[in-house]
Amino acid sequence: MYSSKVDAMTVSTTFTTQDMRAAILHHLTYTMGKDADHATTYDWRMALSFAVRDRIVDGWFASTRKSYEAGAKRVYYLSMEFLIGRLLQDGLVNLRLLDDACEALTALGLDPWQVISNEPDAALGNGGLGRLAACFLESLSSLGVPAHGYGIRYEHGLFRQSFVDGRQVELPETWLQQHHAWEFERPEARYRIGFGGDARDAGWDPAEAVIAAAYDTPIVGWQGRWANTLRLWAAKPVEAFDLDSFNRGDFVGAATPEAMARTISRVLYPDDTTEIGKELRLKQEYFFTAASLADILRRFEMEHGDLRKLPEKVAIQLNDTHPAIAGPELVRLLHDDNGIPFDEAMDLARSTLGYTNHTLLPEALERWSDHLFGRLLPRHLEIIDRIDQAHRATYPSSSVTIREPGVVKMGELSFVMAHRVNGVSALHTELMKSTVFKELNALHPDRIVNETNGVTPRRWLLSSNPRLASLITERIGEDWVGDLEQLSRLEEHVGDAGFLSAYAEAKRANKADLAAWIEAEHGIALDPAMMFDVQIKRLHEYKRQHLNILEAIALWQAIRAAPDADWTPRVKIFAGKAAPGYHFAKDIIRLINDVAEVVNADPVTRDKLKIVFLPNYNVTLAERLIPASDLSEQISTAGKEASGTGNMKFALNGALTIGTLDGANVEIRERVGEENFFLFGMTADEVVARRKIKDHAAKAIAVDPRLAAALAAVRDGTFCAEEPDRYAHIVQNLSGPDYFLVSSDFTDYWRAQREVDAAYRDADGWTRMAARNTVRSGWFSSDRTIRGYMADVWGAEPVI
Ligand code: T68
Repeated sequence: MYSSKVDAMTVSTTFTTQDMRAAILHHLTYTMGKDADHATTYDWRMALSFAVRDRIVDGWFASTRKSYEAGAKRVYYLSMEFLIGRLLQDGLVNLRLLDDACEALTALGLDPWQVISNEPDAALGNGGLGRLAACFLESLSSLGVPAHGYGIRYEHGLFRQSFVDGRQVELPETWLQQHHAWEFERPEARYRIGFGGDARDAGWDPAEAVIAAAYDTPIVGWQGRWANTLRLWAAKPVEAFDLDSFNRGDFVGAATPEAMARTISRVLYPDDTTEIGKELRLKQEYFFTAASLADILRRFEMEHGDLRKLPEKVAIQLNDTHPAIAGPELVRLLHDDNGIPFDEAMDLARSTLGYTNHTLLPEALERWSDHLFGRLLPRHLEIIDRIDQAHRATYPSSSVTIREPGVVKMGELSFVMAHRVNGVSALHTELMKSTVFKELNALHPDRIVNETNGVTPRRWLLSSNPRLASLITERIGEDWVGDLEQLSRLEEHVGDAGFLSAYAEAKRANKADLAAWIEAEHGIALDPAMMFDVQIKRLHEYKRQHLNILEAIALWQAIRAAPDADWTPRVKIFAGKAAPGYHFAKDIIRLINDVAEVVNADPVTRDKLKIVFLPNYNVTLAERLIPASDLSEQISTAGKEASGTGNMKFALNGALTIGTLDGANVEIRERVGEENFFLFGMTADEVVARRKIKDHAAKAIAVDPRLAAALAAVRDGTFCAEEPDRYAHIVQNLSGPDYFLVSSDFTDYWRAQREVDAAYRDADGWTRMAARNTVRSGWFSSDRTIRGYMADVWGAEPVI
């Protein structure tokens, strides 16, 4: 048997395939209660997960011990979303046990990948913001920074997407239906969270309450040297069961308290842009923020006692405004509950809090009606009024307000209550300063800082693209995994024909794997020699999937007009979910599916153009697609995409970007070199100017017959003969207001795409450009981003 009292670092070198086999069989027998003859894939996957979890736990304890011993400053990342995906492969890779696990499973007569991919994808997030939080947790552990993630243990994550007649249909997601192998319930960590009632005499008497119950998941870093905790809160009733009602025969009534309380952690809101305006959403926000702060203060008081030292030992990061109630809640805890004078409590809270902004879209900046707010959180509303008054008293000539008649503005509240406010790319940060937070920036010129996003190289290269990872390691050793900037040492290999052919072979093999998977799962045959042109992200007009499909239509028409010309065969792959209430976005999905049906069935164009919309985009699908992509579509209207992180994953994995000067595209282009990036479109300034031109869309259409013909095909029912007007409103939008400038950017997009075609025909030239993208993407590691936050925002240090 294996020993348990060693730290994880030792495990990775001493734990053998034999030990792994024994550990799996041990858990199969004693945890799952199955023998090998009767075990299902689920049983094996759970047994393997428990075997891996055991290897994490010792290092996890050791990390906690070291944090206490060092008395180090702790980082707390508060986020409504953690898009963690699957954890088994991540754990195996970071502990370097993947080969042992595969060998052990094979020796047991199993297909290792079938076992590993049995794990559900935990979709506790909508998109980039949630995935960023997951990358940050992994980097914090890889760097050895004492940190906790705090969020909600949603019973149902983001909906499962399927298509019926090309239309998006939302189905419930059930990741918790089976036992979740990675979490530990913590019955001792429970907090009572109040709502409603009265505020009086600097106090609060809530009318109702629920219990926040903690569930911990260890997040292990690279080489298992450190593990941090993701603590997710589940809502439970204060009293599980109303026995009086039950005894009266009212069985439904008896279960009501439980059902009401559990509603709070029941579902993730499937919205990544707009304020929902629902009471439940505000309850969710306060629920997890209040529970997290209570937990943080409990730990702090145990370790350090004096609350006035809070900012020295605690850094709390607010992932967007969703936990913005942390400001007033912390003031309430310090002032009302601990007697610290109000102004001092406000200063302490501010010195402890940082706020990350992820969007400039006005509709996504949270605002609550003060009626709702005051009803749920009456004391907090009073505190917010005082914060607002204090700010206005300090800056009497400023017109900034946190409160306006009828509304509470969470963006302004977050700004005023944080000592640092950061944007997520250089351009986004500059736009924050000049637009949404212009006045606040003038009052607090040192507060806004930039921390360009990053992605973890463990998941997004080492684990998801083993072929490329091995090639890199062969050439420069494996230190790049913990220090991605070392990729620049490959620069000299880019001129080496041997390296380039191995690089091209890795991509080809990844594409063949993807093609085989798409054929097996979706019945669509793709030739891996075609260019794989990929746009995967949430559906939104600003992300402009409709620009991409219009270009596909124009290309289809051009090929049909000259079928014998020298076309570059390509497949356009789309994936992404639309918010269920965002009808325009759902119509774009349907349009893409309708166009795909017609184009894919056309014998004239079949070998030259294919269109595929893969359903149910999630982290696991991204891990499959990105290593197999040639072209990365990052085509948002300039000024709208705060950063993007998919763009970084693609560049790192050697896909070339076709993109606008938006978000982190700007920095990607700077680093990989403008000759290795296909730029098109208006700049953010030009976008603002163009919108002012009357009839800008009509003018763009009038000068581009290709665009006119593509729109005409959408309008006349070419792709939906049974209902020719189906997309009339889309054409109307793109010919009229066209706020996102699809029509105005089309001509230049077409031009850039033809440059892509020409470049792809030169296979060696393309590989060289792709390799340069990989070699020069080291800066986009989330380790670098986390170091930036440590230095500029948190004042925290690693402990290892
Ligand atoms: C994304 N935002 C940005 N929001 O769009 C993207 N919103 O540019 C950036 O790279 C990423 O954040 C990380 O910084 C989101 O993903 C949401 O998901 C969201 C969820 C709920 C409410 C509002």
